[in-house]
Amino acid sequence: MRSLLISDKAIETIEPGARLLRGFAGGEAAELVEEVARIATLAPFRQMVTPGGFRMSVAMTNCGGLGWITDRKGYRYEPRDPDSGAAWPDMPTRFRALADRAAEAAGFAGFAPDSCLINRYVHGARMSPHQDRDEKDFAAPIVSVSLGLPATFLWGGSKRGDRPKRFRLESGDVVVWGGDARLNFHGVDTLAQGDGTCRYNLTFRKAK
Ligand code: MD3
Ligand code: FE
Repeated sequence: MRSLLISDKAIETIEPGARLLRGFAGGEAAELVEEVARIATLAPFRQMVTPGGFRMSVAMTNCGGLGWITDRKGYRYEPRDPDSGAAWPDMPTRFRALADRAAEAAGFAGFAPDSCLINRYVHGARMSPHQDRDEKDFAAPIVSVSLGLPATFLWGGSKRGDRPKRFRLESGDVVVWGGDARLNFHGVDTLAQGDGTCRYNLTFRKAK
């Protein structure tokens, strides 16, 4: 019932398979950021290196059974933090509940994420256009939650050369990407200085 109400009121369709739920997490943004800080005491943010040898401007950590990493050997999911050798911190109940509610509201009931990548953007950081294709099952959607400073999201097509659409993501906005949109190119424009220190993005994935 609640999800129907939300879908009537606030769900925007970016294109088939990509749905923007503006403010969906707005009421719990502070608690989510507290959880991020707690996770970072166990698995600190770090700027990873791409297979090509470039250090990313975005700092990352993970929670859940699997975490996304990159190093000179490639992009992949690993059950342990390579910096400490320890398992990634558990996915907080609040994170999992939010991801499940958002996926269901967007038409993907039964989403079972086993991984949450946490991206941290300070001003000057960006993510160049890419596809997310390190997951086993592209039938599962990806749920992304924006917290903190706003950012301009770049939404491309199925080919790298497609000119991206730009739209603003603000704290509390949730996007669910699935179906035909699952393999679209996407990125984040250089973060501008703003009223706060950083932007976090939680991306929930079914990696296995
Ligand atoms: C569209 N992160 O971590 S989340 C990433 O804001 C990533 O930090 C961005 O792209 C960020 O890989 C964007 C939104 C997102 C995530 C996965 C997608 C959009 C997607 C997969 C397919 C299509
Ligand atoms: Fe991505």
